[in-house]
Amino acid sequence: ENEAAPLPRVCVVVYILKEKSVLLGRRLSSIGHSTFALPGGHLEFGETFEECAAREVKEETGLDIEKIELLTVTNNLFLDQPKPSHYVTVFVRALLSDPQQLPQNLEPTKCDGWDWYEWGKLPNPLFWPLEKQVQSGFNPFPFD
Ligand code: 8DG
Ligand code: MG
Ligand code: MG
Repeated sequence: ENEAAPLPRVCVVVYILKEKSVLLGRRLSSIGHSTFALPGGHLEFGETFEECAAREVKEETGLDIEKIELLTVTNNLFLDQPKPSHYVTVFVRALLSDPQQLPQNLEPTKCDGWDWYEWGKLPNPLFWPLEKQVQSGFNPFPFD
């Protein structure tokens, strides 16, 4: 990458909905270290948002997801980093293909482990792009 002219990147992050809960993991990466974040990662060239969501969730947790739906997009600047970053964050939601399947921590250098957290009882601190979204009143669950 060209250090003189950094570019915005696209990432896709996934609210996996299981009953009243979502899957979160404590980050071990430098951006947002030790904060709780959704599974997800960088959009690769040629991918759809849904393909990226399914791939990242599989790589990071081993889980298979379905019914992937676009929710919203936010613009996130990480300027207080050794290498300043800019992410266009695409939020999707999904369901487990098999509700019995358990998450595995497949990238233990990037994440401390995955667990389900009930909406309204989310852990602290949340990764700030997620915190900002929750604070705005956003809710990933479908209306009933
Ligand atoms: P990759 O190499 O697998 O593509 O990437 P990754 O290692 O999985 O990247 P990541 O840090 O998990 O995600 C890329 C960026 O997405 C992250 O640095 C900042 C942005 N991002 C948000 N919100 C969230 C979130 O809730 N979870 C994750 N994982 N990333 C998020 O803006
Ligand atoms: Mg990843
Ligand atoms: Mg990731």
